[in-house]
Amino acid sequence: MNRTTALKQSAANQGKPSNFLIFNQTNITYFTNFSGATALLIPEQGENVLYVSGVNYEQAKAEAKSVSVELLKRGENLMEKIAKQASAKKFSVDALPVESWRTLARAVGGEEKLEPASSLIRELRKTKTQEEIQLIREACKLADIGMKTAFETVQVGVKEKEVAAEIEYAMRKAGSDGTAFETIVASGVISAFPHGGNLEKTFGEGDFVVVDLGATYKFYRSDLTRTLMAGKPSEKQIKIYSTVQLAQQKALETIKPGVLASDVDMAARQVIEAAGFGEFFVHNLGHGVGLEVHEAPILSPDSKEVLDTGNVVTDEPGIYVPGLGGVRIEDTVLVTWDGAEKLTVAPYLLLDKTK
Ligand SMILES: [Mn+2]
Repeated sequence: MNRTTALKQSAANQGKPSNFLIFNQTNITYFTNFSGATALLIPEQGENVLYVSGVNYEQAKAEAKSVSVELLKRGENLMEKIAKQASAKKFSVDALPVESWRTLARAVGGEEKLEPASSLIRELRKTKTQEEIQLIREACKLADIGMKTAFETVQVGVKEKEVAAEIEYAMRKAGSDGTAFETIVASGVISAFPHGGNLEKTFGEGDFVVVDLGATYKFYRSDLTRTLMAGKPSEKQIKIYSTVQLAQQKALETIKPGVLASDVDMAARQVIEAAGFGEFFVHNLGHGVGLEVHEAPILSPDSKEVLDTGNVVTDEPGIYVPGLGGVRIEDTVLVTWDGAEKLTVAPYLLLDKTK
């Protein structure tokens, strides 16, 4: 079943309109394999219509799949154009700024004709097809290449920014379409900030170095974190590292279809709490990965989601001790029919590095 058919079916199942107006860029890419359009109309019957302004019009005609491409002329009102072409009684709409929502409502003849429906697409995107999984696999291979570069370049005296540059160069050279997000290289006390780093700072003796990176391949992304060591780790650092590694492993062992996302989070959180570091695990265990680096499902203590075959999620516990430093270990993981498969396979090398 193709994606738009699946979308209409899930709309019908939930009593929502089967005519869709899609505005979110990533959702448009999901249905058309094209990035750079303004809107996508998926009517209950008939051909899908992609609205594209002049700058991307020719490219859309060449690249967008299973749609007719409509030029948005300069000065033309998108919402009025859509309203003129789409005669549906009601529309499911994924996402719009409030002002645009009002403009659309006026154009189609009233707000009661519009139904928010972003959750339908969110749910659809959660379960990856074989084709999508293949692209994520490629993105994960590229991430592993980036991490190999990190292992080769991190040492006392080197700058955070230098390592980030080497990582991104290696991934791009190996075929990445770009980073999946801003590469994080955070060392020493800065590594205690989960999203810190990328400074002029050089690695000092005894610094943890958190390296969080991802590649993009044909729109699909990967997410991988390792914590490296500049110099020799202390007893306490070894304890923190081993705790995070065990927590990550325990969560991985929990992942399978039918399990509550909150239980996977719990498996990791219990290990960290038992070791006395509970207050320092300051984020969720993980998130879905696909066209976006953060998407459904969310693996958190209060998540209500249930994992299913074809979900791709991260498993990334961390311990962040202010004034000392942080450790995070993350893999991108595929939920298989009977368990989990790690798609990123970089080694866990904190201790080996000192030998
Ligand atoms: Mn992540």
